[in-house]
Amino acid sequence: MASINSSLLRVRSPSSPIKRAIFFFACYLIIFALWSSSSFDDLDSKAKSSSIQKKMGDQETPRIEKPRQVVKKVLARSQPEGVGATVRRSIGRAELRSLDPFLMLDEFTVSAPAGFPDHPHRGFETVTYMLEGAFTHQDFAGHKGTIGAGDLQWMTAGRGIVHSEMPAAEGENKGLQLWINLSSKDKMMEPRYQELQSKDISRVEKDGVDVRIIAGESFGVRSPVYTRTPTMYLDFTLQPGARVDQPIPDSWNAFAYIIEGEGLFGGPEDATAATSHHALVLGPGDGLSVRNPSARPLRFVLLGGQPLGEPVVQHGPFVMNTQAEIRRAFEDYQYHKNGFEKARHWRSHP
Ligand code: FJE
Ligand code: FE
Repeated sequence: MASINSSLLRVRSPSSPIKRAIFFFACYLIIFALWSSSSFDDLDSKAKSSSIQKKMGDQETPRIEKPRQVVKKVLARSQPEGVGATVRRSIGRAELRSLDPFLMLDEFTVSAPAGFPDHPHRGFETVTYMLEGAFTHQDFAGHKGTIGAGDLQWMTAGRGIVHSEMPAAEGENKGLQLWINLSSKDKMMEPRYQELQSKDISRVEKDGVDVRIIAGESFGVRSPVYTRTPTMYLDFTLQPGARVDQPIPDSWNAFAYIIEGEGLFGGPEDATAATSHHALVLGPGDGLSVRNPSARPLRFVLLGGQPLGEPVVQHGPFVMNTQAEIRRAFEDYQYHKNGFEKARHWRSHP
């Protein structure tokens, strides 16, 4: 027994010079393999703790087999909204009523004293992403906070929220507000917030492409945001000459909204040229190709979501499945019940 053990444990050095060379080469390979796997683990864990991740290999270069094409292009013109505020509405305007599960996308520009004073929500989520300046939010449950450029507030209104959203910085305060529908089983859930500061939003930089991962996944990096309705929300900046291929699940609806610059969307043949403030609805396929042929950076957000396939009955800030549920929402709000109890005595502070 003892002799079997010792022969297993003892490493005998080979006798001939050729065998010895092969032996040392094999040892080198084993040591290199062990070292490289542990250092990649290390890289991964370091990358997870910081917000910027630079991918060096192209082991994660995505492949698109059925590229999506632009099937509709809509300019979001400025319109008044809230109290003295201005929005460029893309999803939610007459030509683009909704794109299941998305109900609205507003690019807002607000200078004090304008804003969105005390108002209710039920049945969906609002996602506010700041581009410039800052916004302060106060709700009837005592939740309060200010988000600045690059910060995100993901609010699941569920059964009911009453809140105010007002500018917090001098001059123009700009951002995007997206409304995502909730499935019937989630419409009456307890409200919840997910707030992410700019520094906590994962970022990947690769070959002139910079992507901030607000929801979903890009270049193998996942956002920590929990999306009740499966959603992808990516903020891309492409330097002149850069291109990106971003996979999007086949069964999802998707669109891009251009914040700044100009780009070519879809293709490779038959790409659509588009500039700022345009929404591009994407047709079927497994991903989107985008190129920046211009001399300036191109910034756009890419949104994708799993369609709910449910009836949508919307009345302003209440989004339900039936007319009866909308009537109940008005009644609950008016009589302060079923989630709107705290609306009775609450007013936002100036
Ligand atoms: C509103 C219901 C609302 N676009 N963009 C009815 F919820 C709103 C509203 C907003 C809004 C808020 C921000 Cl911070 C950004 C927005 C609509 O609050 F204006 C009306 N009329
Ligand atoms: Fe609101």
